[in-house]
Amino acid sequence: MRLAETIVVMTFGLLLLCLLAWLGGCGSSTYQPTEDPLFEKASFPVGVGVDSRGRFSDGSRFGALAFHHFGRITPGNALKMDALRPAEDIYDFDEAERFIALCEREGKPVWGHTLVWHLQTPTWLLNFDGTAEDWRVLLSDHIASTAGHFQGRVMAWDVVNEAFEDDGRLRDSLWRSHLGDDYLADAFRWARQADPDAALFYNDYGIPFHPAKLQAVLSMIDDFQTRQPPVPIDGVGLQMHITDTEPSIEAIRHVLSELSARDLQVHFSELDVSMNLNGLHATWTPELAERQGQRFFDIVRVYRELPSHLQAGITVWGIGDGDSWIRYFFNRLDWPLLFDEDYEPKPAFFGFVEGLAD
Ligand code: 9MR
Repeated sequence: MRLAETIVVMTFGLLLLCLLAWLGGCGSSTYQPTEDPLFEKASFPVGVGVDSRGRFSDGSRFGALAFHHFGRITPGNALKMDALRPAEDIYDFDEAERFIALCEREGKPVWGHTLVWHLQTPTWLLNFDGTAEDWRVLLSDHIASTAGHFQGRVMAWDVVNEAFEDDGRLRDSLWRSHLGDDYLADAFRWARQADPDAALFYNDYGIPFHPAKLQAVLSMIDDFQTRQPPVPIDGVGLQMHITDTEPSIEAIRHVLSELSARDLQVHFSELDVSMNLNGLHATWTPELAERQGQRFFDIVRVYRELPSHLQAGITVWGIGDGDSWIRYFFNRLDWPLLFDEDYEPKPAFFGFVEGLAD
């Protein structure tokens, strides 16, 4: 009897120890990324864009990797208008505050994304029935209140996001239709007034793919820089949602030279490398992984050709492939990021690291 009891107790104890060890392994609080911090290898800022909601629970691998490997954080959604403005007369900064305070505790500067966009606007805005002047007041108040609230805590703002179509026309967004074409210049002026120390960026996708879009952005900049007084703009964010083949390095180089000629900083602001644009690949293969690694290497290398004072940094748009916006937005399997679904570093990560080496 005694012996049987002892065996039961020992077996139970052993099982308990196994369970605790297993929990520790998955877990969370003990998780330590294996590679050296990526951002410390770079002579320019290396950041990441992340959705803060539910992602930064204590010890999550997502959170651990974000703060270990990246020196700067872009809240992917928390600073957009739909997140901050539940009703016309209400600003709700709670979630953004909570997340920015976390970044501050981790010692990570925050990149603000974004003050003016035609998407992720609150539903009440679509029904907002006001005069042109009411719309002006609404947008200027949004910029003044948001950039003003975070003054000194957000190092830079994507002031306007995606204002141009790929063919170079000014997008017929709700902002343009209610405020007129000059809403762009006004937005930058209002942002500078609200936070004189934040760097102000125009951010868009597809610029190296579409010469007409590049031309439109350059014309906007030339216009801003030649007005008296000039409209404040410090740089351009090239989102860099790219594939392993497009756009060419030559096309990217051309955009960089046009922007440098205007003395503007350049931010690769939402970098991811789609490997399954046409949905032809059902599985991830070593061959795809190698190609993607080479592509990240090439992208980092071409970025380093910029004069260092114009290097605002490279921001990767997410941590693990399983969380990428590409999967749910396009409803296709893809593997666009530096870490896989289990948050293990991919050849993409090592390609990035090599791109940073001498
Ligand atoms: O990363 C963001 C994602 O979580 C949202 O679902 C998505 C909705 O459009 O917006 C995200 O990122 C976008 C960014 O804000 C602007 N450029 C395009 C990005 C992908 O849509």
